[in-house]
Amino acid sequence: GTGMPEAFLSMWHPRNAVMSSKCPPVLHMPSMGEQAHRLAVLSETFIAAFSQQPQFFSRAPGRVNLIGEHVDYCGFAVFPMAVEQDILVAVATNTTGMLNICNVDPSHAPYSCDINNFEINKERPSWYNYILCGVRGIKDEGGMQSPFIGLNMAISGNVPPSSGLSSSSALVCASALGMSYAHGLSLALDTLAEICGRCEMHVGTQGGGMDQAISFLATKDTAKLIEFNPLRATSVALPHGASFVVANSLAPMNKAANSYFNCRVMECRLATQVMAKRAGLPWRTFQKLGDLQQALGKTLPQMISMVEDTFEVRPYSKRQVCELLNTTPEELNQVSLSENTRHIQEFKLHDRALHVFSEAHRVWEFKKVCEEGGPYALHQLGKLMSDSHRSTQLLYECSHPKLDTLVELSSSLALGARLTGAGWGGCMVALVEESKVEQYKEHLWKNFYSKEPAAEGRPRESVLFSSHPGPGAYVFVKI
Ligand code: ADP
Ligand code: NG1
Ligand code: MG
Repeated sequence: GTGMPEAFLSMWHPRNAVMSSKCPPVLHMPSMGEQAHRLAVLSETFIAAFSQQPQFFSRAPGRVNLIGEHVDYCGFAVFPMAVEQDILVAVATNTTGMLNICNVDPSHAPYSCDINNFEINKERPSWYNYILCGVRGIKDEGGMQSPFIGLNMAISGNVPPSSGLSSSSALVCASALGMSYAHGLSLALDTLAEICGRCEMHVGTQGGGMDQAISFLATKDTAKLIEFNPLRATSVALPHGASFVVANSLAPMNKAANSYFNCRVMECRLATQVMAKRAGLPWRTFQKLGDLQQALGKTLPQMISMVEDTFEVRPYSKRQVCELLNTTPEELNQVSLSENTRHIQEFKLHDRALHVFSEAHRVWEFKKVCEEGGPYALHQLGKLMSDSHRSTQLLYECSHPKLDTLVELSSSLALGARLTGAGWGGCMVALVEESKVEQYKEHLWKNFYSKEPAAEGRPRESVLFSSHPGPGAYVFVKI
């Protein structure tokens, strides 16, 4: 037997396969390979912690974003693919009404709370907050009334944390999937993606939904163009002859631990509102640069001209923003700013908005080159990636000296390279001709990693690897 209540399995019975074809797949446990080994270790941890067998496992992948950085929360399309690294969650129900959480990594201490009554503390960036987010998302929006059944959960992850490959969302998505499957809910992939996009905000960061969307909607062997509002994912074949190499700068950056990320979200919001006011629109109702573009019916290049006409390159003080909006700092705090950005006194409206509109434009250019191909396709893609990096470095100021070093070291052997994810540390992704991949990795190893104390003793594959597009989230059952 599976150790699972019958009701859980029946909805996934093959005769329902067509109806639930848009739900996360339910697969049998692998019996060999690295995944099987991780599942076995995870089971042992689970049994040691809870004195019972796991009933099923949920898993969700991290991602590498190929282009389109810091534009999802402005409403613009992005271009990620899932990586093979993922978060695995072992799950069983309990009869106590508690949510009990533990991790195979003992540096992440266990945590327990009442599943029907818990808070998520934004002030403390605890690892289990992401699980609470996933559980909370299903409680709030899964379509089921309380009381919810108690759950035991054990976590095993191999997405490098705080490195721009979205370990956080993999953890949220895998937990939400575990919570929904344990309650017999058959939620569609895009519903899960949207629920998770919203519920991760309970940790305090106001992301745009890219990470959760690709974690559920990814398909093996393709990257996805992801559009928002409504959420749509379109497979795009990548040109032959090149691969994407991910290199970790080994400078971690925990996005929930400070306000760097939200500061950028707010700068974009303020730029939106100032431009809306200047165009005679009701500025308080605008949040995203993408919504402003739609309301004005302009192209992205026209929006870039509008940024140049509206803003000076210098930073704007909070008082100056208030003057432009004809409002008070109190109202600005209320209408525009998040709790953790109300203390910020300077906003670089020109540079941030210029990055967003030009980066949004590069995403569509990237897709066009992928589709049209041609003899220069790889070089054109590489150039778009390098332009993207320069824009995040100089206009968005979210790079890191180590990332810039990696990008510079890439220029001789890669077609293009850029930071991926939110930045301020974390990973870089490079486009490299297949015949040069080994040489390129050797080059980075010799000129970067061999000089990095943080790389000492680490297997090369854990910090520098070729990435092939992997599948999205699914459930494993033992049958
Ligand atoms: P990113 O999403 O780019 O990896 P974030 O700063 O958004 O970085 O999220 C990183 C946080 O996610 C970590 O600080 C940790 O709290 C949590 N996390 C990621 N992977 C794991 C894991 N395997 N086990 C426990 N917590 C994890
Ligand atoms: P990472 O670096 O994985 O935390 C964040 C946001 C994305 C997106 C990118 C920048 C979350 C959960 N993720 O990713 O939505 O804005 O930065 O492109 O907030
Ligand atoms: Mg994250």
